[in-house]
Amino acid sequence: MRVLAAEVKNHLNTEVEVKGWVQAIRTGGSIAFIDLRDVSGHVQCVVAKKENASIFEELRTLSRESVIEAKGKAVESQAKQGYEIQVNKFKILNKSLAPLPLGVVDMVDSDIETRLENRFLDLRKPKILSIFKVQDTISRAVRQYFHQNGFIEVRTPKIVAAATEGGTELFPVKYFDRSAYLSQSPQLYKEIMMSAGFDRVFEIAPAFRAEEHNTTRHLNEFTSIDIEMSFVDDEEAMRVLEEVIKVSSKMVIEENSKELELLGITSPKTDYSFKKISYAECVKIANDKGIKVDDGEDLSTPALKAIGEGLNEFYFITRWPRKLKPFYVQPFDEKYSRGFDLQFGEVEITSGAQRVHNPEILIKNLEAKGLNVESFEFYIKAFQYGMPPHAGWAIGLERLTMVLLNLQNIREATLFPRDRTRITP
Ligand code: AMO
Repeated sequence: MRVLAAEVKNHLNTEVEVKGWVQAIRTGGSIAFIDLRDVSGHVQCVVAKKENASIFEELRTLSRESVIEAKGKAVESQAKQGYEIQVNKFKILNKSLAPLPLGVVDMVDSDIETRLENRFLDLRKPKILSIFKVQDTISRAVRQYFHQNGFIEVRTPKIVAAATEGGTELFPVKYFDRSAYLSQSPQLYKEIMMSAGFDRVFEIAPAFRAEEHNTTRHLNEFTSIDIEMSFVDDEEAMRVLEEVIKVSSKMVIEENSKELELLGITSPKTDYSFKKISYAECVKIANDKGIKVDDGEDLSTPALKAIGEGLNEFYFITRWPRKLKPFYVQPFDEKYSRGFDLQFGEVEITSGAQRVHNPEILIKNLEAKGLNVESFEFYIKAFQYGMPPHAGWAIGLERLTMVLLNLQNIREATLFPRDRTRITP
């Protein structure tokens, strides 16, 4: 039976079989040392010429990153790990070409373009694999939280007829003889689900944004963790968000200590305070620190840097001006809204809000934003036959991964990033 490299130590003095990639190989006159790597780690395999005569010559020219299987006895040894496999049966399953376009174990760092170009090799690096093991934990933690707290998982269409987050960031698609778009957000559908009486829904799915700018924080396709809840306000939505971030970072710390260590995170932070700072206060903080922000103007990256400076923390920005938030955000008063963002430093992790639930206000807001009310008819209709008050938010999974792991580029948190210039691999 196949044993993972990391589990070999639990099978000492018995026969084991391992399968994986040749991370390194050293051959001498009568013995070959192969460092075999798989998803769990690596293990040294010792192949003696006398027991594997037929294959031994082939090993002399075997290229790194070829796929092999080896059977033999696991024994304590002088190897770095303190044990090794004394191979009695060895097979090459598939050879790798050489030279490699990207080294897997080399100490030199390649540039991100070369890495993404050869992503399958890049992802073989234990450190890079660690990022996605952590991301898996985050999505498992949020899913578990949602299911324990009465949320129903839904799947909404990704081919849509109307924009939600601003008309310029849409990817058009040809839909037979009509025009359609890739969905920027499940916003309209998750709200309709409140009218449908589902009470609490969540969705973890791709969202598409035709962002022109190629930055270290923007992707053209990202994973949106969306929720919507009935009969709650913005305060309750923020409380749930705080809990979701806390349970996911807690689960990462509990389950990914090995990965965190590989990623250089030795003492992960556990005690976030989730301070709430109103937009008006933010403007004042930025201006006091010499970053000019006019009242009512969006907060620029330098302004957000100034506000987040010294916090090294998640914090909310609340009470955004109505004119900076989308049409579906519930007004707080004439000037401000019940929309909020969750930030970590200058990185925005989440946007959310209590929503408008009154159809007349909704129509007025759409008109005020210069949107075509007709194309929102299917959505407005859901408000005209009994729509409960509701609130919700969306977390960008890659952004959350990025800040929890202190990554400098969002592409690091995406298997196959789609950016301004990249659609392959
Ligand atoms: P918003 O547009 O702020 O809000 O998006 C929500 C969150 O998604 C992430 N995000 C992105 N991540 C990577 N690349 C991008 N181009 C990108 N754009 C957004 C961010 C952001 O905070 N409908 C609302 C949410 C709601 O109110 O429920 C919305 O889509 O982490």
